[in-house]
Amino acid sequence: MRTTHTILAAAALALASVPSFAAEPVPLRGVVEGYYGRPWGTEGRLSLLKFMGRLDMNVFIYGPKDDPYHHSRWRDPYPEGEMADFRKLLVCAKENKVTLYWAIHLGGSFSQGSEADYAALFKKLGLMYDAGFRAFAVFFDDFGGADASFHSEICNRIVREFLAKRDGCAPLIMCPNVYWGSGHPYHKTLGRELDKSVMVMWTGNTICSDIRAEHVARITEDLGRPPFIWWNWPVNDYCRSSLLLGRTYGLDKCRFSGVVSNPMENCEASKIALYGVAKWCADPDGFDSQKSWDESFKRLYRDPHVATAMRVFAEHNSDQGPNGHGYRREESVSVAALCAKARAELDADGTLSKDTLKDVKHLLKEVYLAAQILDKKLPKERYDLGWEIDGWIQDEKHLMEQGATALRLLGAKTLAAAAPDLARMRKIRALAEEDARKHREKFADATFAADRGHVKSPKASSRELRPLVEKMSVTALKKLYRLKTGRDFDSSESITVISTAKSLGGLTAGRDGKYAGLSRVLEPHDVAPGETFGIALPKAWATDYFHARLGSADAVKAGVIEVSKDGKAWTQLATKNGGEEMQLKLDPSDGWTQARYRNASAKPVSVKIDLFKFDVAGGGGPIDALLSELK
Ligand code: LTM
Repeated sequence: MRTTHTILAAAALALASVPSFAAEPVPLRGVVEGYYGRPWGTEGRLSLLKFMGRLDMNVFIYGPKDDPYHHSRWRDPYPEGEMADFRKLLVCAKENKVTLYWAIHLGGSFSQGSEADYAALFKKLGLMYDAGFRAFAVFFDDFGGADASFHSEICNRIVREFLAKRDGCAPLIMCPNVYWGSGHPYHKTLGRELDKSVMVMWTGNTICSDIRAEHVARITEDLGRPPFIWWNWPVNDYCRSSLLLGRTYGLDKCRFSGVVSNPMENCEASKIALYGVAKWCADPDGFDSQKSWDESFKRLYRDPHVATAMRVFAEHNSDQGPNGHGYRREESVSVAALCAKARAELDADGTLSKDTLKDVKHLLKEVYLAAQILDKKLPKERYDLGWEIDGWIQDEKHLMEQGATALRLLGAKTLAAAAPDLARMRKIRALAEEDARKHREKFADATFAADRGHVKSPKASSRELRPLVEKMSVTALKKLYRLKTGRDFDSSESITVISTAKSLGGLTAGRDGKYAGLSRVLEPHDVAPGETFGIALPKAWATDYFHARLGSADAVKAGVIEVSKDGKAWTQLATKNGGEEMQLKLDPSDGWTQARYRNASAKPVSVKIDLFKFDVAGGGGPIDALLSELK
């Protein structure tokens, strides 16, 4: 018999858009450790489980992409040391009333119809059950192969042949291969064929997005059940130069089977966002985003000076910066109008009015002091907050000092008067580069081999403060350059993305130290025959190495790397293919500044842009170029 509730729910789903409605606490609420990058380690997880217990979060899904025993080597048993760590986590989870899920990622290495693969799967799950796990998840994200019937079959067999035969198991959670959007045949097949007890994860209308009621209504209908939200916030694996420390907003009140946040590899720093997620999940109706964010600093940091300093630092470190997902968060909101005014004044006549100058000086000082307090007071032992975010604290200090120096240079009337501050700015930039290098080395050491090349330099305050400081610096330096040479400085120095591949519309590129290339794309995309994607560097940059890693041996087989000096004539590089990597040492005097991948085969090829970069010898942005011209 259909109850009034199910009739209403079905009727609501039939509506094109469903208004937000008052929600009860989300039944399952917590965290998925599901990102690419440095897994948290047992210390981090224990700290997080206790934090979750205090905030009444009740589910932790273990699935770090770079744990090989979860992912690429899912068949293999964990070494005993890691099993002992899991047992510690299980005890801690129980004490804190958190259900600890262990997730297995089958990637593309499970063959349809293979009883041997089923046997390997059940054996591995059995080992984890014996260690004490009673809750399991299966992930199918981020590989090509959207076969919903096959994925349903795997899940259904886990339910029937594994979970149902053991005591005390929680319902299965699955992350589908198409885990965003709605209306996809894959979703509808899951809706029909997947056992009704299985909860299905979903990231929103796109991979990284806010969660909107109208989209939830559609996917609920497709899946025949409310989605289990895998919220890709505050994860920063696709924008590793940024910290995402802002307030929690962007979740509409809907019916969900669960909500878990995928956080940053910076475990301690993620607690600011997670505090908000916990508060939202516990009481979506009563949630006040700003209040909960303000409150989080007092709850997280006992020392009131640290709490105040973190509040300031977090306000200016919350946005991802431009990224392939196009997902952005607010940053520096309280000073955005001041920054816009200052930029407009600089554009108008290269100077700042008295009032703007005073306000900008005050702002730079406040942010510098906040960073200085954090630098002095946060412990920096491994796994402490200070250990995680030191790179950004140092970068923030350098940025604010550069800003203060630029303000003085803006007022300099002669080259002689500017000389001490020019020297100061060179020194600050050298220190910033040196600290960035130390950060990259520290985390390359703290992570596993495959991830080493992906550790990025920290970039503090990318949305408002950095562009303002850079604009003040360039404006002041250009004025001095004109004084010195009587000419204008040509500062067209940016890296551009060149792409004809339809599926790769949102590519971004950048330079980090000696590497200049495409930003990593974590998900696979199809590149059609003849389509290309790549980068064009400023002509003045000398290149001495090229590397590309595109996620599969197929991509290497199907395509070629071509280089060019002008974007018109292209030469095929005889790259050496070490497994999945395409690389070649270049002679800087050849002048190659553009590189592209071309699918030279007759079929579409699935590509995951893991690496695509030149090593650049010398050359930097306009600020360094100007500083060197003004020597
Ligand atoms: O979001 C999902 C389901 N999978 C991956 C995550 O592992 C990753 O952390 C995020 C953010 O980059 N994107 C994904 O596609």
